[in-house]
Amino acid sequence: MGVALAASLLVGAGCYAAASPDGSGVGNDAETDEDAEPSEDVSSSGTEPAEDTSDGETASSSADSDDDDDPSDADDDDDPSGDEDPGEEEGDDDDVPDSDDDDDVPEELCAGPNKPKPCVGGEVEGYDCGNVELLSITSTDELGGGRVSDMWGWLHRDRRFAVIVHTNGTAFVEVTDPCNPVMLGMLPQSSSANAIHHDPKVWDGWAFIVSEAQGHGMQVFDLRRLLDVASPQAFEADAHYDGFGSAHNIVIDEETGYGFAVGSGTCSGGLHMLDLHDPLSPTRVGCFSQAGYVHDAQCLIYRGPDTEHADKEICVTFNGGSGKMSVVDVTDKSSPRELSRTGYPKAAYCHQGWFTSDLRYMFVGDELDEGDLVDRTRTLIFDMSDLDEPVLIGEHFGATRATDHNQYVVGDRLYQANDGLGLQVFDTADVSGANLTEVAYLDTLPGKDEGFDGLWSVYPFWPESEVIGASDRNLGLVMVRIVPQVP
Ligand SMILES: [Ca+2]
Ligand SMILES: [Ca+2]
Ligand SMILES: [Ca+2]
Ligand SMILES: [Ca+2]
Repeated sequence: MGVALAASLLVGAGCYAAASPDGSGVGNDAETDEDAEPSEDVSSSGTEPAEDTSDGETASSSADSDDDDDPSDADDDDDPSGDEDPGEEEGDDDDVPDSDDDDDVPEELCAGPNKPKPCVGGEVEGYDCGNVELLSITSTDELGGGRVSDMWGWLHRDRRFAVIVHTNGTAFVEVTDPCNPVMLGMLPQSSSANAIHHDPKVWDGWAFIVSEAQGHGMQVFDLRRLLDVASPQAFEADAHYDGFGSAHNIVIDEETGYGFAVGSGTCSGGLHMLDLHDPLSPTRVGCFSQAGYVHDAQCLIYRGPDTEHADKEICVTFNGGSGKMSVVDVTDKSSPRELSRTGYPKAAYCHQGWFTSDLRYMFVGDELDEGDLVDRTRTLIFDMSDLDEPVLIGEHFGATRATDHNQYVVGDRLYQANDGLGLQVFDTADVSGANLTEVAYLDTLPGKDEGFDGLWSVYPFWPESEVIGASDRNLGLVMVRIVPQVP
Protein backbone atom coordinates (compact mmCIF):
# COMPACT_ATOMS: atom_id res chain seq x y z
CA MET A 1 0.00 0.00 0.00
CA GLY A 2 2.69 2.20 0.64
CA VAL A 3 3.49 2.59 -2.85
CA ALA A 4 0.18 3.50 -4.19
CA LEU A 5 -0.50 5.85 -1.45
CA ALA A 6 2.77 7.42 -1.82
CA ALA A 7 2.30 7.99 -5.39
CA SER A 8 -0.97 9.60 -4.90
CA LEU A 9 0.37 11.95 -2.42
CA LEU A 10 3.47 12.72 -4.11
CA VAL A 11 2.89 15.74 -5.79
CA GLY A 12 3.01 18.71 -3.85
CA ALA A 13 4.52 17.31 -1.07
CA GLY A 14 6.70 20.02 -0.28
CA CYS A 15 6.59 20.75 3.01
CA TYR A 16 5.31 23.87 2.80
CA ALA A 17 2.69 24.17 0.87
CA ALA A 18 -0.19 23.77 2.53
CA ALA A 19 -0.32 24.83 5.65
CA SER A 20 -1.21 28.05 5.94
CA PRO A 21 1.36 29.90 4.50
CA ASP A 22 -0.23 32.71 5.89
CA GLY A 23 0.53 32.04 9.26
CA SER A 24 -2.80 31.44 10.48
CA GLY A 25 -2.65 28.08 11.91
CA VAL A 26 -5.89 27.51 10.66
CA GLY A 27 -5.30 26.01 7.51
CA ASN A 28 -3.13 23.55 8.78
CA ASP A 29 -5.32 21.03 9.83
CA ALA A 30 -7.05 21.18 6.83
CA GLU A 31 -4.46 20.95 4.55
CA THR A 32 -2.69 18.77 6.16
CA ASP A 33 -1.86 16.47 3.87
CA GLU A 34 -0.71 17.01 0.77
CA ASP A 35 1.03 19.85 0.47
CA ALA A 36 0.75 20.90 3.63
CA GLU A 37 3.26 22.75 4.85
CA PRO A 38 6.37 22.82 5.87
CA SER A 39 7.50 20.42 7.67
CA GLU A 40 9.67 19.37 9.93
CA ASP A 41 11.42 19.12 12.67
CA VAL A 42 12.90 20.92 14.97
CA SER A 43 13.63 19.93 17.81
CA SER A 44 15.35 20.56 20.52
CA SER A 45 17.20 17.93 21.16
CA GLY A 46 20.04 18.29 19.55
CA THR A 47 20.26 21.50 20.57
CA GLU A 48 23.04 21.35 22.25
CA PRO A 49 25.09 19.40 20.30
CA ALA A 50 27.90 20.80 21.61
CA GLU A 51 30.43 18.66 20.66
CA ASP A 52 32.12 18.15 17.70
CA THR A 53 31.18 16.22 15.15
CA SER A 54 33.24 13.59 15.52
CA ASP A 55 33.62 12.10 18.63
CA GLY A 56 32.93 8.63 19.00
CA GLU A 57 33.20 8.78 22.55
CA THR A 58 30.40 10.50 23.49
CA ALA A 59 28.68 7.51 22.74
CA SER A 60 30.10 5.61 25.33
CA SER A 61 29.87 8.15 27.81
CA SER A 62 26.43 8.86 27.31
CA ALA A 63 25.71 5.39 27.18
CA ASP A 64 26.80 4.73 30.50
CA SER A 65 25.23 7.45 31.98
CA ASP A 66 21.96 6.60 31.09
CA ASP A 67 21.54 3.23 30.98
CA ASP A 68 18.12 2.81 31.31
CA ASP A 69 16.91 5.96 30.49
CA ASP A 70 15.18 7.12 33.33
CA PRO A 71 13.16 10.02 33.36
CA SER A 72 15.56 12.10 34.85
CA ASP A 73 18.11 11.99 32.41
CA ALA A 74 16.68 13.71 29.77
CA ASP A 75 19.46 13.90 27.69
CA ASP A 76 21.49 11.14 27.72
CA ASP A 77 20.12 8.94 25.39
CA ASP A 78 19.55 10.73 22.51
CA ASP A 79 21.11 13.76 22.64
CA PRO A 80 24.20 14.64 21.48
CA SER A 81 24.78 17.25 23.38
CA GLY A 82 25.55 17.14 26.58
CA ASP A 83 28.58 15.49 26.74
CA GLU A 84 31.58 16.69 25.49
CA ASP A 85 34.37 14.68 26.17
CA PRO A 86 37.38 16.48 26.51
CA GLY A 87 39.57 14.03 25.15
CA GLU A 88 37.93 13.35 22.05
CA GLU A 89 38.31 15.34 19.12
CA GLU A 90 37.48 15.22 15.83
CA GLY A 91 40.16 13.40 14.71
CA ASP A 92 40.19 10.57 16.65
CA ASP A 93 38.08 8.06 15.70
CA ASP A 94 38.07 8.42 12.27
CA ASP A 95 40.84 9.99 10.90
CA VAL A 96 43.80 10.29 12.73
CA PRO A 97 44.74 7.18 14.23
CA ASP A 98 43.94 4.84 11.63
CA SER A 99 46.46 4.86 9.17
CA ASP A 100 45.57 1.52 8.10
CA ASP A 101 43.00 1.59 5.56
CA ASP A 102 42.02 4.23 3.37
CA ASP A 103 38.47 4.11 4.01
CA ASP A 104 38.99 4.85 7.57
CA VAL A 105 36.11 2.84 8.70
CA PRO A 106 36.52 1.53 12.12
CA GLU A 107 35.97 -2.12 11.85
CA GLU A 108 33.26 -2.15 14.31
CA LEU A 109 31.10 0.28 12.44
CA CYS A 110 29.72 -2.37 10.08
CA ALA A 111 30.19 -5.88 11.35
CA GLY A 112 27.51 -7.38 9.10
CA PRO A 113 27.79 -8.45 5.51
CA ASN A 114 27.22 -5.05 3.92
CA LYS A 115 30.08 -2.62 4.13
CA PRO A 116 30.33 1.12 3.58
CA LYS A 117 30.30 2.19 -0.05
CA PRO A 118 32.89 4.83 -0.67
CA CYS A 119 32.39 7.89 -2.82
CA VAL A 120 34.70 7.34 -5.76
CA GLY A 121 35.24 9.97 -8.38
CA GLY A 122 32.40 12.01 -6.97
CA GLU A 123 29.84 9.23 -7.16
CA VAL A 124 28.43 6.42 -5.10
CA GLU A 125 25.68 4.15 -6.41
CA GLY A 126 24.73 6.78 -8.93
CA TYR A 127 24.53 9.63 -6.45
CA ASP A 128 26.85 12.61 -6.65
CA CYS A 129 28.89 12.85 -3.49
CA GLY A 130 31.89 14.22 -1.70
CA ASN A 131 33.53 13.10 1.53
CA VAL A 132 30.83 10.62 2.43
CA GLU A 133 30.30 6.90 2.47
CA LEU A 134 26.89 5.49 1.74
CA LEU A 135 26.18 2.98 4.48
CA SER A 136 22.69 1.79 3.61
CA ILE A 137 19.32 2.69 2.19
CA THR A 138 16.19 1.19 3.73
CA SER A 139 13.47 1.63 1.12
CA THR A 140 10.00 2.96 1.75
CA ASP A 141 8.62 -0.49 1.06
CA GLU A 142 10.88 -1.98 3.67
CA LEU A 143 9.77 0.72 6.09
CA GLY A 144 6.17 -0.30 5.51
CA GLY A 145 4.98 2.97 4.16
CA GLY A 146 4.75 5.37 1.32
CA ARG A 147 6.50 8.64 1.08
CA VAL A 148 8.81 9.43 3.94
CA SER A 149 8.92 12.69 5.82
CA ASP A 150 10.83 13.25 9.04
CA MET A 151 13.01 11.23 11.36
CA TRP A 152 14.70 11.34 14.73
CA GLY A 153 17.05 9.03 16.55
CA TRP A 154 17.51 7.22 19.81
CA LEU A 155 20.56 5.83 21.47
CA HIS A 156 20.37 3.13 24.08
CA ARG A 157 23.75 2.32 25.46
CA ASP A 158 25.66 1.38 22.40
CA ARG A 159 22.64 0.69 20.25
CA ARG A 160 21.44 3.19 17.68
CA PHE A 161 17.84 3.40 16.45
CA ALA A 162 16.07 5.46 13.82
CA VAL A 163 12.49 6.60 14.21
CA ILE A 164 11.30 7.50 10.74
CA VAL A 165 7.84 8.53 9.64
CA HIS A 166 5.99 7.97 6.40
CA THR A 167 2.52 8.17 5.00
CA ASN A 168 1.32 5.18 7.00
CA GLY A 169 2.88 5.92 10.34
CA THR A 170 6.19 5.37 12.03
CA ALA A 171 8.89 2.81 11.37
CA PHE A 172 11.55 1.81 13.89
CA VAL A 173 14.86 0.64 12.55
CA GLU A 174 17.93 -0.48 14.43
CA VAL A 175 21.01 1.02 12.85
CA THR A 176 23.58 -0.04 15.36
CA ASP A 177 25.28 -1.56 12.35
CA PRO A 178 24.42 1.26 9.95
CA CYS A 179 25.36 -0.77 6.87
CA ASN A 180 22.96 -3.53 7.91
CA PRO A 181 19.82 -1.89 9.26
CA VAL A 182 17.19 -4.05 10.93
CA MET A 183 13.52 -3.15 10.55
CA LEU A 184 11.89 -3.70 13.94
CA GLY A 185 8.34 -2.74 13.23
CA MET A 186 5.81 -0.12 12.54
CA LEU A 187 3.35 1.96 14.48
CA PRO A 188 0.43 2.91 12.23
CA GLN A 189 -0.75 6.48 12.41
CA SER A 190 -3.65 7.06 14.72
CA SER A 191 -5.92 8.64 12.20
CA SER A 192 -7.45 7.28 9.07
CA ALA A 193 -6.90 10.58 7.35
CA ASN A 194 -4.04 10.66 4.93
CA ALA A 195 -1.08 12.79 5.66
CA ILE A 196 2.31 12.97 4.19
CA HIS A 197 3.70 14.77 7.11
CA HIS A 198 4.36 13.23 10.43
CA ASP A 199 6.93 14.34 12.93
CA PRO A 200 8.63 12.28 15.62
CA LYS A 201 10.82 13.38 18.48
CA VAL A 202 12.46 11.34 21.20
CA TRP A 203 12.91 12.09 24.83
CA ASP A 204 14.16 9.85 27.53
CA GLY A 205 13.41 6.60 25.80
CA TRP A 206 10.00 7.65 24.54
CA ALA A 207 8.92 8.66 21.04
CA PHE A 208 6.29 11.34 20.58
CA ILE A 209 4.67 11.46 17.16
CA VAL A 210 2.38 14.05 15.64
CA SER A 211 0.91 14.31 12.17
CA GLU A 212 -0.86 16.61 9.80
CA ALA A 213 -3.53 13.93 9.55
CA GLN A 214 -6.73 15.32 10.96
CA GLY A 215 -7.58 14.07 14.39
CA HIS A 216 -4.23 12.36 14.82
CA GLY A 217 -3.24 13.80 18.16
CA MET A 218 0.09 12.72 19.60
CA GLN A 219 1.16 9.11 19.90
CA VAL A 220 3.47 8.08 22.72
CA PHE A 221 5.63 5.00 22.24
CA ASP A 222 8.04 3.36 24.68
CA LEU A 223 11.19 2.81 22.66
CA ARG A 224 12.46 0.26 25.13
CA ARG A 225 10.02 -2.11 23.50
CA LEU A 226 12.46 -2.22 20.60
CA LEU A 227 15.26 -3.72 22.62
CA ASP A 228 14.29 -7.34 22.29
CA VAL A 229 12.33 -7.53 19.10
CA ALA A 230 13.06 -10.70 17.16
CA SER A 231 11.06 -10.00 14.03
CA PRO A 232 9.21 -6.97 12.65
CA GLN A 233 6.27 -6.06 14.82
CA ALA A 234 2.94 -4.36 14.31
CA PHE A 235 3.04 -1.99 17.22
CA GLU A 236 0.39 -0.06 19.03
CA ALA A 237 0.97 3.17 20.85
CA ASP A 238 1.46 3.13 24.61
CA ALA A 239 -0.58 6.27 25.01
CA HIS A 240 -2.34 8.90 22.97
CA TYR A 241 -2.77 12.61 23.65
CA ASP A 242 -5.76 14.24 22.05
CA GLY A 243 -5.40 17.83 23.18
CA PHE A 244 -5.00 18.75 19.53
CA GLY A 245 -5.83 17.01 16.27
CA SER A 246 -3.24 17.61 13.65
CA ALA A 247 0.08 19.30 14.30
CA HIS A 248 3.00 19.89 12.06
CA ASN A 249 5.80 19.30 14.48
CA ILE A 250 6.54 18.35 18.04
CA VAL A 251 9.58 20.02 19.53
CA ILE A 252 11.10 18.82 22.79
CA ASP A 253 13.44 20.54 25.18
CA GLU A 254 15.31 17.44 26.16
CA GLU A 255 16.81 19.06 29.16
CA THR A 256 13.52 19.98 30.75
CA GLY A 257 11.13 17.37 29.38
CA TYR A 258 8.69 19.90 28.00
CA GLY A 259 7.21 19.37 24.57
CA PHE A 260 5.95 22.03 22.18
CA ALA A 261 3.55 20.97 19.47
CA VAL A 262 3.41 23.53 16.69
CA GLY A 263 1.14 24.11 13.75
CA SER A 264 -1.87 22.55 15.41
CA GLY A 265 -5.41 23.86 15.37
CA THR A 266 -4.89 25.10 18.93
CA CYS A 267 -2.97 28.07 20.29
CA SER A 268 -3.48 29.82 16.95
CA GLY A 269 -1.03 27.32 15.55
CA GLY A 270 1.65 28.48 17.99
CA LEU A 271 3.29 26.60 20.86
CA HIS A 272 1.02 24.03 22.49
CA MET A 273 3.11 23.33 25.58
CA LEU A 274 3.16 19.90 27.20
CA ASP A 275 4.68 18.49 30.34
CA LEU A 276 6.00 15.09 29.28
CA HIS A 277 7.36 13.91 32.61
CA ASP A 278 4.62 11.35 32.84
CA PRO A 279 4.95 10.22 29.24
CA LEU A 280 1.85 8.09 29.40
CA SER A 281 -0.16 11.12 30.33
CA PRO A 282 1.16 14.32 28.78
CA THR A 283 -0.31 17.42 30.33
CA ARG A 284 -1.05 20.68 28.60
CA VAL A 285 0.63 23.45 30.52
CA GLY A 286 0.39 26.50 28.31
CA CYS A 287 0.01 28.12 24.98
CA PHE A 288 1.93 30.71 22.98
CA SER A 289 -0.32 32.12 20.31
CA GLN A 290 0.78 35.68 19.93
CA ALA A 291 2.84 35.19 16.80
CA GLY A 292 0.20 33.04 15.11
CA TYR A 293 1.14 29.93 13.23
CA VAL A 294 4.50 28.40 14.05
CA HIS A 295 5.99 25.91 11.67
CA ASP A 296 8.94 24.73 13.67
CA ALA A 297 11.01 25.73 16.69
CA GLN A 298 14.04 25.05 18.81
CA CYS A 299 13.58 25.12 22.58
CA LEU A 300 16.31 24.95 25.20
CA ILE A 301 17.61 26.22 28.46
CA TYR A 302 19.47 29.30 27.36
CA ARG A 303 23.15 29.53 28.21
CA GLY A 304 24.27 31.90 25.51
CA PRO A 305 25.70 35.36 25.23
CA ASP A 306 22.60 37.37 26.17
CA THR A 307 23.07 37.06 29.91
CA GLU A 308 19.87 38.94 30.55
CA HIS A 309 18.08 35.69 29.71
CA ALA A 310 20.51 33.25 31.26
CA ASP A 311 19.03 29.92 32.29
CA LYS A 312 15.59 30.77 30.97
CA GLU A 313 13.78 28.27 28.81
CA ILE A 314 13.78 29.85 25.38
CA CYS A 315 12.02 28.82 22.20
CA VAL A 316 12.97 30.27 18.86
CA THR A 317 10.00 29.82 16.59
CA PHE A 318 9.87 29.87 12.80
CA ASN A 319 6.55 31.30 11.90
CA GLY A 320 5.82 30.04 8.42
CA GLY A 321 3.98 32.33 6.08
CA SER A 322 4.34 35.38 8.25
CA GLY A 323 8.01 35.28 7.30
CA LYS A 324 9.24 35.93 10.81
CA MET A 325 11.20 34.30 13.58
CA SER A 326 10.20 34.85 17.22
CA VAL A 327 12.19 34.41 20.40
CA VAL A 328 9.95 33.43 23.27
CA ASP A 329 10.70 33.02 26.96
CA VAL A 330 8.60 30.00 27.93
CA THR A 331 10.00 29.59 31.42
CA ASP A 332 6.58 30.36 32.83
CA LYS A 333 4.36 28.22 30.66
CA SER A 334 1.27 30.00 31.83
CA SER A 335 2.66 33.31 30.73
CA PRO A 336 5.13 33.01 27.88
CA ARG A 337 6.81 36.22 26.85
CA GLU A 338 7.77 37.05 23.28
CA LEU A 339 11.13 38.81 23.37
CA SER A 340 11.39 39.62 19.69
CA ARG A 341 9.89 38.94 16.31
CA THR A 342 12.22 39.41 13.38
CA GLY A 343 11.68 39.38 9.64
CA TYR A 344 14.15 39.40 6.78
CA PRO A 345 14.20 40.45 3.13
CA LYS A 346 12.45 38.36 0.51
CA ALA A 347 10.63 36.27 3.07
CA ALA A 348 8.18 33.72 1.80
CA TYR A 349 7.95 30.97 4.39
CA CYS A 350 10.05 31.02 7.53
CA HIS A 351 10.52 27.30 7.87
CA GLN A 352 13.11 26.07 10.35
CA GLY A 353 16.38 26.96 11.95
CA TRP A 354 18.99 25.98 14.50
CA PHE A 355 21.42 27.71 16.81
CA THR A 356 25.16 27.38 16.58
CA SER A 357 26.58 25.41 19.48
CA ASP A 358 27.46 28.56 21.40
CA LEU A 359 23.98 29.99 20.81
CA ARG A 360 25.49 33.07 19.29
CA TYR A 361 24.18 32.61 15.76
CA MET A 362 21.10 31.09 14.17
CA PHE A 363 20.81 29.47 10.74
CA VAL A 364 17.37 29.86 9.22
CA GLY A 365 15.80 28.41 6.10
CA ASP A 366 12.91 29.85 4.13
CA GLU A 367 11.15 27.11 2.29
CA LEU A 368 9.52 29.09 -0.47
CA ASP A 369 11.95 31.82 -1.34
CA GLU A 370 13.61 29.80 -4.07
CA GLY A 371 10.46 30.30 -6.06
CA ASP A 372 10.70 33.80 -7.37
CA LEU A 373 12.53 35.62 -4.66
CA VAL A 374 16.01 34.17 -4.68
CA ASP A 375 17.71 32.17 -7.36
CA ARG A 376 19.83 29.88 -5.22
CA THR A 377 19.41 27.98 -1.96
CA ARG A 378 19.56 30.57 0.78
CA THR A 379 20.61 30.10 4.38
CA LEU A 380 19.93 33.17 6.50
CA ILE A 381 22.40 33.81 9.29
CA PHE A 382 21.37 35.83 12.33
CA ASP A 383 23.47 37.17 15.15
CA MET A 384 21.50 36.20 18.25
CA SER A 385 23.71 37.83 20.84
CA ASP A 386 20.76 39.95 21.82
CA LEU A 387 17.69 37.74 21.91
CA ASP A 388 15.61 40.87 22.10
CA GLU A 389 16.93 42.05 18.79
CA PRO A 390 18.38 39.42 16.46
CA VAL A 391 20.30 40.87 13.54
CA LEU A 392 20.59 39.34 10.09
CA ILE A 393 24.31 39.40 9.36
CA GLY A 394 24.41 37.61 6.07
CA GLU A 395 23.09 34.99 3.72
CA HIS A 396 24.80 31.98 2.30
CA PHE A 397 23.80 30.90 -1.18
CA GLY A 398 24.15 27.44 -2.60
CA ALA A 399 25.02 26.56 -6.15
CA THR A 400 21.52 25.66 -7.32
CA ARG A 401 17.91 26.58 -6.74
CA ALA A 402 17.31 23.61 -4.42
CA THR A 403 14.79 24.21 -1.67
CA ASP A 404 16.25 24.11 1.80
CA HIS A 405 14.44 22.05 4.38
CA ASN A 406 15.72 20.93 7.77
CA GLN A 407 19.09 21.82 9.20
CA TYR A 408 20.86 21.04 12.46
CA VAL A 409 24.14 21.86 14.08
CA VAL A 410 26.54 19.60 15.91
CA GLY A 411 29.79 21.10 17.04
CA ASP A 412 31.10 23.26 14.25
CA ARG A 413 29.20 21.44 11.54
CA LEU A 414 25.91 22.43 9.95
CA TYR A 415 23.97 19.53 8.45
CA GLN A 416 21.36 20.49 5.90
CA ALA A 417 18.72 18.41 4.16
CA ASN A 418 18.12 20.43 1.03
CA ASP A 419 15.44 18.52 -0.80
CA GLY A 420 16.57 17.92 -4.36
CA LEU A 421 20.18 18.64 -3.56
CA GLY A 422 20.20 16.15 -0.73
CA LEU A 423 22.59 16.28 2.17
CA GLN A 424 25.09 19.10 2.57
CA VAL A 425 27.47 19.45 5.47
CA PHE A 426 29.17 22.76 6.17
CA ASP A 427 31.98 23.93 8.36
CA THR A 428 30.77 26.92 10.33
CA ALA A 429 34.10 28.22 11.58
CA ASP A 430 33.54 31.53 9.81
CA VAL A 431 29.92 31.95 10.74
CA SER A 432 30.66 35.42 12.06
CA GLY A 433 31.63 36.35 8.53
CA ALA A 434 28.47 34.65 7.28
CA ASN A 435 30.56 32.14 5.36
CA LEU A 436 29.81 28.46 5.23
CA THR A 437 32.25 26.01 3.70
CA GLU A 438 30.87 22.79 2.30
CA VAL A 439 32.79 19.80 3.58
CA ALA A 440 30.63 16.87 2.44
CA TYR A 441 27.55 16.16 0.38
CA LEU A 442 25.34 13.45 -1.06
CA ASP A 443 22.80 14.31 -3.72
CA THR A 444 20.03 11.79 -3.20
CA LEU A 445 17.98 13.02 -6.14
CA PRO A 446 19.99 12.59 -9.33
CA GLY A 447 19.21 14.78 -12.27
CA LYS A 448 17.19 17.39 -10.48
CA ASP A 449 17.68 19.85 -7.65
CA GLU A 450 14.56 21.96 -7.59
CA GLY A 451 11.21 21.26 -6.06
CA PHE A 452 10.00 19.31 -3.09
CA ASP A 453 11.50 15.94 -3.58
CA GLY A 454 14.55 14.40 -2.10
CA LEU A 455 15.84 14.86 1.40
CA TRP A 456 13.43 15.96 4.11
CA SER A 457 15.62 15.80 7.15
CA VAL A 458 18.89 14.73 8.62
CA TYR A 459 19.70 13.39 12.08
CA PRO A 460 23.29 14.06 13.15
CA PHE A 461 22.81 13.68 16.90
CA TRP A 462 23.98 10.18 17.58
CA PRO A 463 27.15 10.42 19.50
CA GLU A 464 29.37 9.43 16.67
CA SER A 465 28.05 12.27 14.71
CA GLU A 466 29.86 11.37 11.59
CA VAL A 467 27.31 8.56 11.27
CA ILE A 468 24.09 10.24 10.38
CA GLY A 469 20.64 9.29 9.29
CA ALA A 470 18.69 11.08 6.60
CA SER A 471 15.07 10.76 5.57
CA ASP A 472 14.44 10.92 1.85
CA ARG A 473 10.92 11.19 0.58
CA ASN A 474 11.47 8.65 -2.14
CA LEU A 475 14.38 6.55 -1.00
CA GLY A 476 13.49 6.01 2.64
CA LEU A 477 16.11 5.88 5.39
CA VAL A 478 19.57 6.75 4.17
CA MET A 479 22.53 6.09 6.45
CA VAL A 480 25.67 8.01 5.68
CA ARG A 481 29.08 8.42 7.16
CA ILE A 482 30.89 11.68 6.78
CA VAL A 483 34.54 10.93 6.12
CA PRO A 484 37.43 13.12 7.01
CA GLN A 485 38.39 15.62 4.45
CA VAL A 486 41.52 15.28 2.60
CA PRO A 487 43.17 18.65 2.83
CA1 LIG B 1 9.49 17.91 11.37
CA1 LIG C 1 14.99 28.65 0.86
CA1 LIG D 1 18.95 41.11 25.51
CA1 LIG E 1 19.80 16.61 -7.21
